[in-house]
Amino acid sequence: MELNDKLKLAFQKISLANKILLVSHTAPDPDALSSLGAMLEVLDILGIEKSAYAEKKIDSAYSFIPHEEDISNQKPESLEAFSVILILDCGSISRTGLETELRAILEARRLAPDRTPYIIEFDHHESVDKFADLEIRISSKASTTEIVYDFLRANNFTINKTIADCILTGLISDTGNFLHANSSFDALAASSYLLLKGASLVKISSQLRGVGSLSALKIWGKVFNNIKFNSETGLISSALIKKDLDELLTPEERVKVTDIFGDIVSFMSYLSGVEIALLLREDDGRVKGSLRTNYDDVDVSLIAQGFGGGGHKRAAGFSVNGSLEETKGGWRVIG
Ligand SMILES: [Mn+2]
Repeated sequence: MELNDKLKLAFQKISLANKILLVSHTAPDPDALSSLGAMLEVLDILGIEKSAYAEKKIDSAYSFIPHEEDISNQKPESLEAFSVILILDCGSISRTGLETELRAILEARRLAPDRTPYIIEFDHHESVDKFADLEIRISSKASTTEIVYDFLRANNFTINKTIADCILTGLISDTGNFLHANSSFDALAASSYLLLKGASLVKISSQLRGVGSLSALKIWGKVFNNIKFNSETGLISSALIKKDLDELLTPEERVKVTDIFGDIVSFMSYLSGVEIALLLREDDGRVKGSLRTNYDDVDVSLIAQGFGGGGHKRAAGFSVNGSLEETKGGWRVIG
């Protein structure tokens, strides 16, 4: 099916639904929350009953995002009550926080193919697993909110200021203030249209910067202090072990800084001579890795997939069981 037909079919399914569940990824970042915010506003306008869920969302961490207060971190009681489930920015089924419940629906579907809920997915991550009835995955898009933008434009839906602010928030955040290589012509054209519709570029970008904290700065410092750079392979790496994190952050601060690691590893990738940047950190018996490259001929999502993760060509991540041990040239995962 052509993309435009998919965008129209999605609109048809959504506008005919009795009740919709919107889902974004665990520990949601600004793109995830603002995709939910934009769609909550759209459903308000359409007068459709809805709930929004994001596992491990920290209430009011991004309270400037419209409809942030309408997003719950409590699992919905039953998915059967919804006629449509729209999954935004999740990357894979495991990041929905509802994998067991969704798999149960898919299993029941094998016996009764028309059974609802109908599952729609909007995402800009590379494909990991196919599970949606209607998958709208465009990995060239800078943010999931940019897909929400295409969805609304394709269906001639009027974009109001609230929707424009949400979409622009995802774009600014996922392009690192339009500095990353995903700042495409389309992303900038969408942004300029959103400004016409009243979105507040300066305000959003300062609000996104304003979520920084002293504890986050200490983490940046520790990561830089631990950097190892191999100029022959072009690999820059750094790591944070549990002890570093325990010393620098209270448990409360710790949940709040989960989304700074992407910014730190992006910054590491800008050093001259770097082909691949890797940041490892210990988290609750696991080792999480974030990868970045600015090279067209390197695909870090393939490296992440080797460790059971995924992502984009230029930005990817993984999570494995174990802990970190420092070696001469870098780190290794043990245990
Ligand atoms: Mn995103």
